[in-house]
Amino acid sequence: MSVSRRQALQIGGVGVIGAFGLAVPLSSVDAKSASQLSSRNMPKLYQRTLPIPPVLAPKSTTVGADGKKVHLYQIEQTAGMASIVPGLSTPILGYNGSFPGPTIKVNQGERITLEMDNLLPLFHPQWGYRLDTSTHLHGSASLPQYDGYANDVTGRGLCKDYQYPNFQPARTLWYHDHAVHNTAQSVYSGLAGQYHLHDETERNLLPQGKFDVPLTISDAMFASNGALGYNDNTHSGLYGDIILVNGAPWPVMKVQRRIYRFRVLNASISRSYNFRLSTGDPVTMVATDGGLMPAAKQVTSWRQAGAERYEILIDFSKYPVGKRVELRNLSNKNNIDYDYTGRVMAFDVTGETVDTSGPAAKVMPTLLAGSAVMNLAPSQSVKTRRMRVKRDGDIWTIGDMTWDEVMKSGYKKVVADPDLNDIEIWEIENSSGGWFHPVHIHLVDFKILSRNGRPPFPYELGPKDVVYVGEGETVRLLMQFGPHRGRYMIHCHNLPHEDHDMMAQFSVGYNPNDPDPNDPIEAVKPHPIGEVVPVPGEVAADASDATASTETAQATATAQPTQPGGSSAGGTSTATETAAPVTTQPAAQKDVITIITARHRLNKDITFAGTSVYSGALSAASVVLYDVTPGRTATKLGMASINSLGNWTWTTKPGPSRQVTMVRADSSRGGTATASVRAD
Ligand SMILES: [Cu+2]
Repeated sequence: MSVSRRQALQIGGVGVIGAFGLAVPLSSVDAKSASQLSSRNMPKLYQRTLPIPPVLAPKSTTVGADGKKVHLYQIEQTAGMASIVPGLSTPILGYNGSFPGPTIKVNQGERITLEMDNLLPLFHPQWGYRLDTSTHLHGSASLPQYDGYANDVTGRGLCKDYQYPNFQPARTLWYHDHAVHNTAQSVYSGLAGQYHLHDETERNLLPQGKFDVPLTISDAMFASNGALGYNDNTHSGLYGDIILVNGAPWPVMKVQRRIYRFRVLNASISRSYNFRLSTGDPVTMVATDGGLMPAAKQVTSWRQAGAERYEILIDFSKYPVGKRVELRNLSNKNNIDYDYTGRVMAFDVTGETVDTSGPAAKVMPTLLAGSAVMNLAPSQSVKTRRMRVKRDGDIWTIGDMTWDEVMKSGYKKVVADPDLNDIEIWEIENSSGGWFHPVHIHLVDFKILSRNGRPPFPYELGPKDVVYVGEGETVRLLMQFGPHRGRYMIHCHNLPHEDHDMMAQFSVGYNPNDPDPNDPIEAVKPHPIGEVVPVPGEVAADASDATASTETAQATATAQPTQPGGSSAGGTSTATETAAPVTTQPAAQKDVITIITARHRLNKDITFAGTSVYSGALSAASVVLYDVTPGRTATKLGMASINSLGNWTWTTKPGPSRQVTMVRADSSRGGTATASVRAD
């Protein structure tokens, strides 16, 4: 596969010279290496320590009328810089500026409101498209208006309050951008993060805390200046030559001689993997997309396409101290592979004292948990539908439908219309030998009944929401539609396929002639950032709740009445009194902090530098830096003042005696950012 410079530039879009002032010289892309990095900037295997994304703390927690906790989270989508390849910085888009985004952890039954602020540039700095976003929590049965419907977009300066019910069984979810036509580039640029839903069953069966490790795996290609390259081979797929785990190329993790749990998420926009351990030993598969499998499975290799999640246990106690166990990739048909895409990461077995606390430290669980969907029987199905996934000329279709047709129908056209609680069998057919398609059905968990008439793979015997539909394969899926009524998307999770235009929708318990109270675009609109919008029927109940904490009282006290139209922010009186031009900027001005350099060379020096973008009235400002290395109490490292150009820098020698791997910068003007810290 070879792509000319002209093609590469066309594929790269309009932003050849981006807002960062950097050219993206993808002069050729061939099978030896997709990246244009010089050898000193080319990452090498197993040099970086596996970064663990920070766990996001709620802004506030209250107790709802049902006695369960209600958490308020806030995430700012911002442009930032990440240290991915040696010696260079990479412009990214990040949830709170980090690549990948922070992890959200929640217990079953506790509800979450997530304020998702769009503080991105108006246009993508490299690829020029408008950076409207829509956030999908993949794996959650959210109402349609909170499901990240592709056209339910939030523009720059606006916030959408997403409501997540968390009533489902424990599982690994992930949140990512889902904006119409640009999902691939926005996810590739960094808008993806894990979300862990816990419950009692899972807490009693599987390793927890630092032995419960998120592995978000993706691939990328880089221009010589460190910027991400983008070439999706005319929407067939993007296949990078550099494999990233939690944003670091081919990292290594030190492990104790005990059992670890890994939540493997394939966040690649196109690539599928065929994972195996270098030892040839099996892993113990315990959970699929929708949570625990009925029984654990010993698996020596497994195929995993984009958006699929598998939770695996690896017992390192059987290896001697000093042993390196690699996670490798045997790949699958129709990926483009490079010299090192067969390697993913490594685990180094240490002689560290073994912490045997918590479940499954030494003994593998065998029986896990049943679930509603795995208990369904095909005889309960009231209807069988068949859909093909295929290429029609220049576009990709699903069920003979494209998203363009859905849009042109005023979002009425559907590929299926089950009634609420109906149980159906869907057959998805890929007759092509040229492509595989991971098909994702929103809202539901499904059970894979068969593939080409044969049983699914042993590792697929659990609740799923994405199915690998390989070349020449037809899969049969069984599912029940509920608990919500409304319209939901079904699409390919090879994201360039999804964007062009392999996406359709189905409706549950809904007549297209009736008004839809859960209209995915109209029911809940974004609002200016900083304006507090009461959630109908929820905030009122919580605020009057005698058990509500003081944080609720505070939040309620500062709440502004919602203004119709939303173009003029609540609480803008100060701004309109002091500034002559009418502004649509939100009232609560916040500093947008970016960490560009974060480096700690143990016993040598420590340096942080970054920028601050602020349009409010405060002048003098500073940044306080904290060591937020996972597993440690956050400690203050130092303070830097922000100069008049919006730059700040802080350095000291020799720095802390323990390696800092994660840093947070808090601005005195209210913004915050976190970044992983380079050690070399
Ligand atoms: Cu596809």
